[in-house]
Amino acid sequence: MPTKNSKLNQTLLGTAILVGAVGLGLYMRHTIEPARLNEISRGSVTQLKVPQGFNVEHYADVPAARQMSLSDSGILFVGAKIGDRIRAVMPPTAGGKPRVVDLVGFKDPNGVACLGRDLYVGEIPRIMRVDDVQAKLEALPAGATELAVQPAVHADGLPPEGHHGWKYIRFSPQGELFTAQGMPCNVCEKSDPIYGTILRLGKDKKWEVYASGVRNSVGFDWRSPGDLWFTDNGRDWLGDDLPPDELNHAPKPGLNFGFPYRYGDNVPDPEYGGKPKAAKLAASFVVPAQKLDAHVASLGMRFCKSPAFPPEYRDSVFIAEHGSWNRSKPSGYRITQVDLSGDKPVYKPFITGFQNADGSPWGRPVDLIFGPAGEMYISDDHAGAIYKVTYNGLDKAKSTDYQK
Ligand SMILES: [Ca+2]
Repeated sequence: MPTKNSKLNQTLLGTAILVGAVGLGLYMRHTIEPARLNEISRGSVTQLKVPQGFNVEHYADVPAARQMSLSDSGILFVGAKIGDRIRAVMPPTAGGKPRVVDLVGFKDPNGVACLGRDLYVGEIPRIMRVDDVQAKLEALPAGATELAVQPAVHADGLPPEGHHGWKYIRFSPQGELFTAQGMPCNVCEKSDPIYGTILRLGKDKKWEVYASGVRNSVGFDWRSPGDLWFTDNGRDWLGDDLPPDELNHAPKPGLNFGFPYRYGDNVPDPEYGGKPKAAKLAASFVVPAQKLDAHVASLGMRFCKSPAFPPEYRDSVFIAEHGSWNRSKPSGYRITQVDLSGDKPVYKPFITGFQNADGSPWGRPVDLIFGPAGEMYISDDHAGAIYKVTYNGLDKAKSTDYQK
């Protein structure tokens, strides 16, 4: 006869098996072998919907592809959120596919930025530098797919937290190094002013707060020298449709964009809107230039610098929306356009189709960048791929205005 306890044990065991099986099922659903992922991204690129006249193609297999930067010689450097390496995608010879070289010697190198022949890499607490990476790549034997590097520490002193700590880095048109330091939480206050900011590296290698009240920016660009714009990801757990993500405009240093006290058009946060600091600062908070859809996870953004795109795209920002994780109906998973040519900005989809029929993503865009012939590259950390977007039939004038 089973005792009461052994019955309880059986029930617990049964529950554990059931939970384990469901967990394994979910794990199986979301875990796909990397080689298979590349097959998926090559095949699924045909599902992407682009406006008439545009073409999108699979360009390169790059595992966990995050921020991108282009060197003057056309090498596309691609960061990775985790691991010890970034990738250098070498420009293809006529008709061929690009060669991908792993640059090994980093830790969680999400951010990349080229300056001259040097490469800068954003790890969580610091910025690394590889001097004359160009020469090191040129010296590689033909067919080599890996290059070990010993990067120097260019700047450190950034917080150690992984939560919203992955770095996006850019050089401004004036050559100053910028990064963003996210808040290490969903929503919280921090007494250390380095959190929740866009940062600029001073000449003394000390970080200066350029913009504050920013929850987590993973993308920024300059419309013209000194005129900074950036995306910011809104907090979680205020429902499907709140708060909006934000495209913000910082035409000068020292502005506060409201987090955690206000979101969107200065709406008080239900938890932090009544804090003493909120009342003190409220009058100075800057509202977004454009509210983006809630939970889309707006990451990389660029002004359109492409002479090859039609004129109606020229005064626009393109934004990579990585896609929601906590919304009953998925949102994002697309490239959007914010057209700034009229009296008011217009926010609309540019490339969609990263989702399967059931809404689950096969791909998740992270960053976008324009190449020297005006082509757009998109990185995807879910499918492990770079896509190339071109506009057919327009002038093939070489761009002299694309940004690293
Ligand atoms: Ca804000």
